[in-house]
Amino acid sequence: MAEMDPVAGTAPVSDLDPFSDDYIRSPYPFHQQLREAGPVVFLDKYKVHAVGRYAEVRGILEDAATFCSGAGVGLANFHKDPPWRAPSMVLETDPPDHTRNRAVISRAVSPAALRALRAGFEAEANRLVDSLLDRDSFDAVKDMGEPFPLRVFADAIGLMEDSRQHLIAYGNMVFNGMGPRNKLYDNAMENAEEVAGWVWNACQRKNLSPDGLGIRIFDAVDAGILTDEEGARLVRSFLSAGVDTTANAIANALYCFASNPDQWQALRANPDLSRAAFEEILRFESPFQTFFRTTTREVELAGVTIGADEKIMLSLGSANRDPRQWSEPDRFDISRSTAGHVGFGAGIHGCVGQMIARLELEVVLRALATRVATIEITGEPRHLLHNTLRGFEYLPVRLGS
Ligand code: OVV
Repeated sequence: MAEMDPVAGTAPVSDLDPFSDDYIRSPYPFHQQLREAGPVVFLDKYKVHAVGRYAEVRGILEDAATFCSGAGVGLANFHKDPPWRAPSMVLETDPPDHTRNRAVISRAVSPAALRALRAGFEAEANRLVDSLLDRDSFDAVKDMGEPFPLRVFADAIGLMEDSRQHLIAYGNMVFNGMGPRNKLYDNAMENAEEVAGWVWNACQRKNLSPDGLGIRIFDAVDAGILTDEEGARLVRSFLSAGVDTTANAIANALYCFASNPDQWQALRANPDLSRAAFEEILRFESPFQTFFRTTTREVELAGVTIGADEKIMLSLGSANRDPRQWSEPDRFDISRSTAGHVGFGAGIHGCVGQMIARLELEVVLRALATRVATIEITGEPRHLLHNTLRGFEYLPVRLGS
């Protein structure tokens, strides 16, 4: 008889590999296998449990006391494997530290601060779309998705110019670094020290513009809530989380509309649907595909016993297409109710920058909807091979006026 795997519990064992090239390029059939295998499955390759159904994903996100973030939100358990960088003060922490640190970020991205950014974001979106309109073809990633946040978000934070070129490489490190030590991990980490050094330098108080959001973090340093090092580390969270996510969302948006021309015409007819359309893009092609949590005690989840200090993989992308939650989940429909999607996570760790992301995508979609009649894919797109994010490496498109 085969030896019982002591961490397998009673979950069905699966040989799915969410970090294989095939799965990453085309995850949706694999998501379905994950959901159908059971509410909790055991991924044999990585020796961790995984959930792909909406109810369990959401339940775990909303129970941070049982499913913590302080041991990291990637595959590695920080209690056993030390992280490659000092842990994030907000992503990779638990209350009470998390509560305190998140409040500092929340204050920096207040509604008033965001209102002040809108006009500049709009002007840049309009300028960018005008410059791309009627070009034979351009790359939605390199010519639109990446340049937009690298301009408006980096300006909003108040980042020095010469560190911006490293933000894409840094985001790749952060997000690929949440996966297993595969080739994607190793490639992303190639120039890790140099890139991380640039970014760390950019996070320092003396290098932040006096009128950006980044320097507001140091108000908490002046108030004695954080040390200087902690202030810089909290600024680092903006730069870690705020570029690749929106860059991929922009390219994914163009892909969704190019492949669903009726939805494009619906948005053109009513550009006020731009904000709702972004939520459907997040549900349908979630840039953030997977997250992990760690059990703080032995726990029973949907009838499966999971030991203490065990990692669990949450497939947000799968939850966002679970037919138990969504009708016709594989249909891209900007008029549907997307309330409850987990593209921004949920619970105490729900995306703290989501209002900036919404502002960015709203102005981009509006700029497109008011100028562009047709969005066509002009060549063979290549999906991004990435341990965490869903997007494109290359997406050739044409915008017709
Ligand atoms: C949500 C997120 C993603 C990646 C990095 C961070 C946060 C961070 O806080 O560093």
